Amino acid sequence: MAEPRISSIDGKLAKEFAVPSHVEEEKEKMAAFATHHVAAGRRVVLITSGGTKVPLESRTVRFLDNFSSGRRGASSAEYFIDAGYAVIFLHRHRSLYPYAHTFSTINMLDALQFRSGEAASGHSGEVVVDQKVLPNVVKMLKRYQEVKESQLILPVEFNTLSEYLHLLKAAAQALSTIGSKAMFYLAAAVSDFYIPASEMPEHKIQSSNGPLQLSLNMVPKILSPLVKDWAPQAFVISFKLETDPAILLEKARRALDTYRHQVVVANILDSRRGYVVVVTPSSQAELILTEEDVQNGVDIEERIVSNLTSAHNNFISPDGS
Ligand code: 9Z3
Repeated sequence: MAEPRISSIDGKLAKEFAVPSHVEEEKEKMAAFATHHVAAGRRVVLITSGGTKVPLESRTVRFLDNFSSGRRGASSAEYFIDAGYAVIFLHRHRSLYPYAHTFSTINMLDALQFRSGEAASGHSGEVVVDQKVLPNVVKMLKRYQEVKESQLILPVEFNTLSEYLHLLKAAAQALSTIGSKAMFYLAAAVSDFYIPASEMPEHKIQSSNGPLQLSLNMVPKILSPLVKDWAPQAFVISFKLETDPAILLEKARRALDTYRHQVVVANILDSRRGYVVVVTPSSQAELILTEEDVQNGVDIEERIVSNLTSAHNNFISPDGS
């Protein structure tokens, strides 16, 4: 039997990115989750969500970060679950979470009131929620609890770029057993630059040494072994973010050519909540929210997920069977 191919990225991952201690445990959980849901007739989507932290010191005081809130991933998870998928939610620690994300700008203490109880009854009081401050809280809470009880979502957390890379590899390997029933929805905003473990100072960089010059290495393109080696039968969607609309579609097409995966969802930083282009090797679909959609509370993620779940159907059974 042929030896499995070890890509050079595997070597780099092991050498230059600290391996999180719980990666094997998480891999087993993800594999068990996938097998269980596929046996129950579901498909499984691995969603990555949020930004990555790139440390400048190994006892980290300072780090590079990015803008991503995790809203795209959190909101999409809800629509995938509504569409019958089980979700592995690989997200940045404390980034937005499914069902809770609509309340992220509210100070919880403004939504709660304390009513003291009767001393004689031994009841010290109760906390009451003001539903004007938290609209839809009952609906969201019920749905969150249903989803949690049915174990339709498996949360896995990362914080640093290293954790993200190792956990994504583990996820890809864990999902390889379910073949084309696995979808990868790579919405996390992952750093392109990092300082390798071997070049990272241990202690806090001293400002007394004067101005700081950083030299950053390129992060290995993990999409390449994911598509070729780790989960070759899966349906893979990457996201392409730009700030200049003039280069967006060309960059999306180039990514499809280079990595040979199925879909790139292209978006521009400022308009990402209302406009994306779903690009495949043979098609290009603009998804746009109108003023009316926004007023009616429609999310662009509903459109994205609907487009991709149909494309996944065709991928699994091209003849419509
Ligand atoms: C995206 O483009 C996501 O849509 C956003 C969502 C991160 C813009 P939020 O989390 O934003 O809802 O605030 N994700 C991928 C961005 C990315 O870094 N892609 C890389 C690239 O474009 C690698 S595939 O080169």
